[in-house]
Amino acid sequence: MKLRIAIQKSGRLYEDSVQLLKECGIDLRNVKDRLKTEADNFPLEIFFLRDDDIPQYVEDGVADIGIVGENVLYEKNKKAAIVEKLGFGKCRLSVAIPRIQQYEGVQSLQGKRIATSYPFLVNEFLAKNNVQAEIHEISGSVEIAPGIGLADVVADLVSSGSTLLMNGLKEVEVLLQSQAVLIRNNNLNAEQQKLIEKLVFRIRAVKKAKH
Ligand code: PRT
Ligand code: ZN
Repeated sequence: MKLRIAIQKSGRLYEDSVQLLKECGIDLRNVKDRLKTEADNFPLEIFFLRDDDIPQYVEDGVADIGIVGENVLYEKNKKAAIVEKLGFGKCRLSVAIPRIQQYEGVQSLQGKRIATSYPFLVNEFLAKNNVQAEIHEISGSVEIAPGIGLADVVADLVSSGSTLLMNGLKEVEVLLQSQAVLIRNNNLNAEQQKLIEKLVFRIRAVKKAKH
């Protein structure tokens, strides 16, 4: 029996995900440009996927575990449990408005057009705060939306804040603090659970050694 893990194929989580597995002593052959690979010295099969697809694959049990940002996990709202926070891929999902505009709390968002790639989380935030606003879902370059008149404000991921700054925007609300997490399918057998425990034990040791 092998444990199947889904990690990002390329992008911001790829390097750290592969690095973490390596630091756990897992030998990956031929990682580059493949859909899947196998570890030599641990019963692990690695699937390389778009991060957006990982929660679904883990919910469906196509992969037993996965590494994905909390932002994606919560946005997709899939049934997969967090096993361990991994300490990389840190960012936050924030609302940002044109720098020159006044902000007097969430009510300032009333009636606004919000560009975002996170419609589910933004909707939840608006509902919680009793604000009615129009959500415009776009898949990339969200921060340019106000500049081109597509929206009044944005809700996007922020890490250093320089993208917002470059686009004349300022952060006014944080909806979510996020980092990469290890997630698992909810219906694993005892053997699979044992393997996850073994992997998590190693992950914790790696994390501890870094502190
Ligand atoms: O192809 P695939 O769908 O797999 O990848 P993707 O393009 O959807 O995602 P990718 O690789 O960009 O990001 C993967 C994950 O990294 C995200 O889901 C987050 O969990 C995490 N992460 C951490 C970030 C950032 N930091 C980040 N800064 N994801 C995106 N950004 C972007 C943000 O959208 C904005 O455009 O970086 C810009 C802001 O950065 P600063 O430093 O200027 O504030
Ligand atoms: Zn993605």
